[in-house]
Amino acid sequence: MTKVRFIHTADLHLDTPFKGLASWNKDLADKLKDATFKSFRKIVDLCHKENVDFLIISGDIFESENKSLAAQLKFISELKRLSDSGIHAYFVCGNHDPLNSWLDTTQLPENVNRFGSSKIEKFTYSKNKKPVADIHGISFQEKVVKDNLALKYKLANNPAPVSIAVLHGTTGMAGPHENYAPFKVANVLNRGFNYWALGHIHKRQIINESNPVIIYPGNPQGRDFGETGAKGCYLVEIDTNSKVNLTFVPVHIIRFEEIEVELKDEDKIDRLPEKIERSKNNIKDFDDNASYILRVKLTGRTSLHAHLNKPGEIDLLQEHFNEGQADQRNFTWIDRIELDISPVIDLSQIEKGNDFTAEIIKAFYEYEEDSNKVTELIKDIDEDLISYQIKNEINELTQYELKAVLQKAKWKLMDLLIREI
Ligand SMILES: [Mn+2]
Repeated sequence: MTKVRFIHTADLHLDTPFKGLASWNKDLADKLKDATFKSFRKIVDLCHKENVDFLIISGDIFESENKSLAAQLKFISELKRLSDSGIHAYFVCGNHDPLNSWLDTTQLPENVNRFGSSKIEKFTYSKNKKPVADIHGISFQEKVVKDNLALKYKLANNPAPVSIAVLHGTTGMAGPHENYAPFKVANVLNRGFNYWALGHIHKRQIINESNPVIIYPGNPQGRDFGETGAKGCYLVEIDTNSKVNLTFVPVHIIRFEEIEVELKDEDKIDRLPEKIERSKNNIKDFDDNASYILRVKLTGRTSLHAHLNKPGEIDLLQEHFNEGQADQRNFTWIDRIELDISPVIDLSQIEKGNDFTAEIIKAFYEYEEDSNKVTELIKDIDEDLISYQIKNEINELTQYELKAVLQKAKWKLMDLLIREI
């Protein structure tokens, strides 16, 4: 029998302005902003469909302290939709929307509980007047919290059958996130809670599978190319033996994905759209009900090498692919096309000759084998040829990146030299 059933989400980041895309475009930014709200609406729909007892949101509901009134109204109207059906909601505030940034005038619907920031608070969820679950949590008062909040969580004296801890904080690698409210997994293992509902890290992670379950559900809508893959929330069921069943439910509207498309010698340009489409369909957990923002890397040996490398060519191709996409319900938007291709040229044959091209190849080989030589070469580049800024940037490239630049230069030069013949 099920004791309790709830949805766990975090990091909604409602009202994110989305300005960081390479191919920034207002229509697209508006669609992404709308997607943060739509994915939350899907979570609320899911609460109804699954007839859960409550919803937990582990902080960062809004992207910024300066959340718009409209965004707050949208959030509250979704919570009201839950409350009206008797579904409760519990949330903490995180570093993006600390408690001091919430308006005093925000009136939360009945059955909605926001945790305070002065101490760990507890709300008890009851069914038929019997306590079912104690939900403990604490909000960030201000943006920066460096304390180990996890150490402050304690079971109630006379606990309900299920105890849940809601915490916005960092365990493990913080990645691109600030190391706020940091704690070690060992800090929470023996505190008697059944479930640690974490937020803050946007990558979905099951930190501990049982006794207790510790989870970052990740954000329900990706926001950049650091947040690829299916995004969603967890449906959690805890049965009478305290066994926890977890189901991940995707709710993303728009996905960010990076794909590779390998071109072959015989491929003509008309194959490219089909190849991109196929590669998109092969994405892990592909969902044809979602929109996609793609970074496409073209690889392989292709006779299109010279054409694709013509200045401006890639931008025009990208524009062509994106034409009309913003009007589609499910769109595919290409944010960037990266080239990692080589021409169909047999270097070993050319190298055998004793002409200028053969000499050039041999010179490239020498540089490819000796990274010190490349560094020397760059040092010696005449500053009249390239700007000081570019020279500085080149100086910061890693050995690996330098090698890639050298490769690209080699193929471009070969293309030019051989076409001249
Ligand atoms: Mn966050």
